Amino acid sequence: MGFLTDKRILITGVASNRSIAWGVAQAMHREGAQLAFTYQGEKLRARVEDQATQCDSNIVLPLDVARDEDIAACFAALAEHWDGLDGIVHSIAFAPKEELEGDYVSAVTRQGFATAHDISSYSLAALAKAGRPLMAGRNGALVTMSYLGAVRAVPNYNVMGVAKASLEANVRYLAAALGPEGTRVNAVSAGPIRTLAAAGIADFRSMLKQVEERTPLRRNVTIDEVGNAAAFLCSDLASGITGDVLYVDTGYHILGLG
Ligand code: 0WD
Repeated sequence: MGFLTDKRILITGVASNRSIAWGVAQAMHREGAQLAFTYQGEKLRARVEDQATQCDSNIVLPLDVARDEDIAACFAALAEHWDGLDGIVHSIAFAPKEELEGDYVSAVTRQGFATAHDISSYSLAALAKAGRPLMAGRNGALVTMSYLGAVRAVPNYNVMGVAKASLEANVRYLAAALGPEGTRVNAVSAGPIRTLAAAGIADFRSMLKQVEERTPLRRNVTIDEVGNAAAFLCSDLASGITGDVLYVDTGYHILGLG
């Protein structure tokens, strides 16, 4: 029996078979969870429906987290399928590509800053708020995806790093607010992985190369490894862990000088 048997979990952020959310979905499916999926925009619908089928799921809902009405409709539709919810996987981020290049001060704009924070950080609170009635009292969990750029100045990551710092603070405030009703909130801070979102970051290839050369395990992390950690954090095995950031980065974050 898997460690997520009979848990009902909503997965956001599947955009391709390289998506971190796809690694999470596969791990959770393997461990016995029942899954629901969201997709952003009609272009992704068929692909996400296919991936959902591979996880024995037929609950596939549209969701653009920039739109309050989408969030409300998504949870209303989910409530028609399920009378309770045990987990939400938040695997969503966006910043304008031109802000993920060069020096932060030159690249940042008011609009880009607002967008990055709205889509990449506020959306976690928005999903927690919308999911709260379905999740209360079930010892459920939210898990989101962060990156080292939240706590270190990483070249080209720029405004996304500031948004990830906000996301990690969001995790702590949400954990404090939802803990009394039994809901836990944590982040996985993943090492760099080649995905669609990563393609927006200038010189991403050299990030992968530098990690591979220097990190304790001398290789980059996989979506399966991130998926296993997220599955654990959403499960009762992690019942004592909330408000935390778990690094799944082959150890890179512990390094000082190379
Ligand atoms: O190296 C990496 N890939 C890392 C990613 C290292 C550490 C953390 N992360 C984080 C990302 O910042 C993000 O929060 O993991 C999360 C998932 O990212 P991913 O798996 O790397 O990227 P991807 O497969 O592109 O999935 C992110 C998806 C979007 O994909 P695209 O490429 O179409 O932007 O987030 C979704 C969308 O499907 N997304 C949205 N979903 C709903 N509403 C929205 C939105 N407004 N914007 C983006």
